[in-house]
Amino acid sequence: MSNGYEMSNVYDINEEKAWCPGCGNHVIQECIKQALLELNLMPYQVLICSGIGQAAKLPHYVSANGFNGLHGRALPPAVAAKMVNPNLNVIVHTGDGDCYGEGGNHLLHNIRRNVDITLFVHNNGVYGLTKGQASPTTEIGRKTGVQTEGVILSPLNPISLAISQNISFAARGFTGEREHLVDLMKEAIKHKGFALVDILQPCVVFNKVNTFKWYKERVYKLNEEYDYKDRINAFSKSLEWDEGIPIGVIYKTQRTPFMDGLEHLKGKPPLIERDYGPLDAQEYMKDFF
Ligand SMILES: Cc1ncc(C[n+]2csc(CCOP(=O)(O)OP(=O)(O)O)c2C)c(N)n1
Ligand code: SF4
Repeated sequence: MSNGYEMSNVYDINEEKAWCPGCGNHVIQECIKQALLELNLMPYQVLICSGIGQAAKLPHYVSANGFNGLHGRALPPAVAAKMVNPNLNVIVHTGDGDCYGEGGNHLLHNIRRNVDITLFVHNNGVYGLTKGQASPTTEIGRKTGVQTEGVILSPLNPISLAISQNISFAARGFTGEREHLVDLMKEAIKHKGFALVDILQPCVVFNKVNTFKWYKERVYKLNEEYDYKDRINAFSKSLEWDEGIPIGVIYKTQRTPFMDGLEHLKGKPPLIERDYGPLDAQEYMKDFF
C-alpha cells in the first residue's frame, strides 16, 4: 500500500492491445508502468502524450492522463501541459518515424528549450503502423515495400543529434534488458530538463534485420567507469553501432530548464491555478485597434 491506494495495479487498464505478439511495445508498456509504480507516482500525477503510430497507442493501454494527437506532434501539447501545470510528470511516447521524421523540428527546438519533460522513442527502424516503410533510422540499402531498390538516405543518429545540440539527458535502452530499461525510465523521469530515451525495440513483422537476436548479439551496457558528463566522449560513444551498441545514459548535463527562465512563471502560482477571463485580454487588444 502506498498513498492510501493499492499501487500494484493502479496503471492497468482493461483494453485489448492491437500490437502483434512479440512486438517490443508490449515490453515498453510493462516497463513504463513498473517505472511509474517504483517512483511512487499516482496516475493523476502523470500525463502521457503521443502522436500517431503503433508506439503512439501506448497511452490507450496505461491508465493515466493521456493525449493522442497528430503525426509528429506529440511534443507541442506535452510542452503546453507542462507549462500550464508544472506539477504533472509529462511523458511522451512516440515512434522513430513520428519523432525523428514528421516531428523532427519539434524535437530539435525542444532540446534547445530544455522543457522538463521525458521523451521515450520506440525505435523499431520502420514505420510500423503503415506497413514497414523506411523511417529516418533505417540503414542505407534496406529494401521495403516502398523503397523497392533500397534506402538511399543516410540514417539519422538520434543520440548524436541530441548530444550535438547539448541535450541535458540522452540515453539508449533495449526491450531485451527490462530491468535496465525500467531504471533508465526512472532516471529520465526524475531528470530536471528534457530527457530523451531512444528505445531499441523489434518490429517482428516489418523489420527482419534489427531483430531481437540481432540486438542481443550487439547490445552492451555501459559500465560505471563510463563518464556520461564528458560531451566529446559521449558524442564518440553515440557513434558506436553495428559491432557493439551501447545502452545506458550516454550523456547527461545540467542546463536551466525552460520554465525557470521565464519571469512570469518564476516564484508565482502555476498558470492552472491563476484566474484569467476574456476581459483580461482587453488591455492587449488595444494595440490592434
Ligand atoms: C501527416 C501524416 N502523414 C502520414 C500519416 C500516415 N502514418 C500514420 S502512422 C505512420 C507511421 C508511424 O511510424 P512510426 O512513427 O515509426 O511509429 P510505429 O508505428 O513504427 O510505432 C504514418 C506514416 C499520418 N497519419 N499523418
Ligand atoms: S507491425 Fe510491428 S510495430 Fe506494429 S504492432 Fe506489429 S510488431 Fe509492433
